[in-house]
Amino acid sequence: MPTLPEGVRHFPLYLSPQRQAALVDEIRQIVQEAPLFVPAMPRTGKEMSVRMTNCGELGWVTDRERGYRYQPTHPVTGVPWPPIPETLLGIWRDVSGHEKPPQACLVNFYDEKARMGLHQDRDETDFSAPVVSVSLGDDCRFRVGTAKRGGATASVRLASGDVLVLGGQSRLAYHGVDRIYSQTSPLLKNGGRINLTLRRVTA
Ligand SMILES: O=C(O)CCC(=O)C(=O)O
Ligand SMILES: [Mn+2]
Repeated sequence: MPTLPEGVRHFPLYLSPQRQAALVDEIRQIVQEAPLFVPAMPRTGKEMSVRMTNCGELGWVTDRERGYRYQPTHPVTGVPWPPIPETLLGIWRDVSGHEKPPQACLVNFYDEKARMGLHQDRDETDFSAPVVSVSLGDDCRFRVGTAKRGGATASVRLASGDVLVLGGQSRLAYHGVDRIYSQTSPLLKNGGRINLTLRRVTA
């Protein structure tokens, strides 16, 4: 698959370095209120390599006992998630083509060894809105295929400030993060990559 599948849109350097830095400050604030937690796979309890938190009315969480789900509160503190920063709501308005605002913003933190295997985003009950994600910090190799498991895939290098949209026939496309290219961005002082994923959950 030489180019990106239909419905996948990549906006390189959507955020200027200055706006990236301002957004990182807001994410730090969110992490203070809603600490990063260690997500675990349903049933096996195997820990994922990313660290997570959320903002928005709903947050995506997973653990051995209860599996993948959205909930309005942090799984460890029980406190409601902080609101989604205005910068992210603006990006959603600009690129989503959806009339309603995002309900959930998953914050993933990748250190240089973290990965995310190929998967579909399908824990939502409404797939009419796209998934919009923002990359900050070190570059990564992002892989995306079709909505069919085992189909052809393409890879794209995502850099700090990039926005990626999975919409239309790619809303349910398999995707994942193969690797982080460490020390490719000066944005995060201790390195690593942050990905912010905006989603609608319900109709
Ligand atoms: O880190 C990324 O770019 C993708 C994250 C992702 O696919 C997810 O959290 O569902
Ligand atoms: Mn995903």
